Amino acid sequence: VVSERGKLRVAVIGQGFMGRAHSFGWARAAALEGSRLSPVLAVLCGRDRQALAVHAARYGFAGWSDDWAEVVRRDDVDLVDICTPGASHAEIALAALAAGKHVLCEKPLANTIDEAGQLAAAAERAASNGVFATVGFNYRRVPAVAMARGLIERGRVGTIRHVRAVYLQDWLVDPSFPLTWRLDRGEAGSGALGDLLAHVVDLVRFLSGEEIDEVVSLLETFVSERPLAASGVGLSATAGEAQATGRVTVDDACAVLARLHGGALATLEATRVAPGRKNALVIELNGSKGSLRFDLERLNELELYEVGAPMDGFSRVLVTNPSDPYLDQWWPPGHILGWEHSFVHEFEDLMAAIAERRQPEPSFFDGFVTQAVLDAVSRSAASRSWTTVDRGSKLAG
Ligand code: SOE
Repeated sequence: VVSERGKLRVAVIGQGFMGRAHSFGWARAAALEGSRLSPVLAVLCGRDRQALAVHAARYGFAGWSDDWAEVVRRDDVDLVDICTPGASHAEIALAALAAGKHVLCEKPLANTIDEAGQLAAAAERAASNGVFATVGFNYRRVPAVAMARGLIERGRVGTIRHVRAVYLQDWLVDPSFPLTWRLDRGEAGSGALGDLLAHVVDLVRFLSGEEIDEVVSLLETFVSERPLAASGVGLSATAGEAQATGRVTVDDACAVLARLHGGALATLEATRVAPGRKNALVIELNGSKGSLRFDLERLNELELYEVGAPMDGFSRVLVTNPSDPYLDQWWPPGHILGWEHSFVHEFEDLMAAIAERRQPEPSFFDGFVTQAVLDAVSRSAASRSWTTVDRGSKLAG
C-alpha cells in the first residue's frame, strides 16, 4: 500500500479543530529529515466546501473533496486519517480498511462498544494483509510520557500501588456556551467520558502496562439545557421566548474508582466544568520504589521521586535532551516543545511501523479495550455498582 517512492499519501477526513491539528502535524512531519516515510498531504476532506479550499491551501494539500466515500477509494491515497465526530468513525474506517488503506482514527475509537468490537476485528483481518490501523492517543507521544513509560518498564518505581489521573477542562462552565456536536450523544457518543477520560484510560494502560479490571463510577451533567449552536444540526429544540435551547445529552463530568489487574488502586476523573483548568491532564503513579508525575500544562517536564535517593524530594526533569524520546530531531536542550509535537511524533511512529510492515500502537484492539472501560464506567454509573470491564464478549469475530 505504500507507494514506491517511500511516500505515504495521506487523506485527512475532517477540518474541525482536530482535522486542522492533524493537517498541521502531517505538514510538520513532512519537513523532518529522520522520518521513515515522507508524508504527502494528498487530500483534505470535509463538508464545508468554502472552508475546505482555504484549509487545503493553508496546510499544503494537493486537493480537497467533500465526499469521504470517494476519497477512501482513491488510488492516490495510502492512509486515511479520520478526524470526524465519533458517530462516523466506524463507517469511514471500515470502508477505508476494505479499500486497502491504512487507517488512523481519532479517539474515542467509536461511540459504542459494539462498533469498537467490529472495528478491532476488521483491523485484525486487514493487518494479516499488511494494512494497518491505529487510534490517535497522541499523549503517548509526549516525550516526558514516553520517558515515564521507559522508567516504569525498567522498574524504577517498582510495583505500582496507586494511579491518580485527571483530565480537567473548563469550557462548559459558561451556561451560555452553545450546544455543539460535542454535547450531542448521537454525534459524540458521550461527553467528558469519551472525549477526555478516554485519554486518561489509555495513559493508565500505556504507563502501567496493566488493564483496568473493575470500576465504580459517577457521571454528571450539571448544565442540561443550552442555547442552540448556529447550525442547530440534529438537535431537538425547545424554543424559549428569547433564545432557542436544546437538551445536553452527554455528561459534563465523570469520577471513577478502579482496580488495576496487578492490584493497584486508581482514581480517575474527567470534567469540562473545572474553572481555571484549561487542559490539565495530570497523572501520578506511586510504586514500591518511587513515584512519577506528569502534567500536560508543563509538558516538557517529568517529576520523579525515588525512595532512598540522597535528596529526599521530587526531582523535576526537563525532558529536552537529544537522548530523550523523540528529541534527537528537534532543538538543543532546553528549547521546549509544544502540544502539536505529540501529533508529529504520533505520525512518525505510525510511518515507521508501516515502513517496517508491523502493527502500529495503539492498535484498534487497544482502542476497543479503552472503549470497554468507558462502557463499564457508563454501566456502573447507571447501576450505581461495581462493574467488571468486559474485554471479550463484544469483540466481533
Ligand atoms: C476537547 O475537549 C479536546 O480537544 C479533546 O477532544 C482532545 O482529545 C484533547 O486532547 C484536548 O481537548
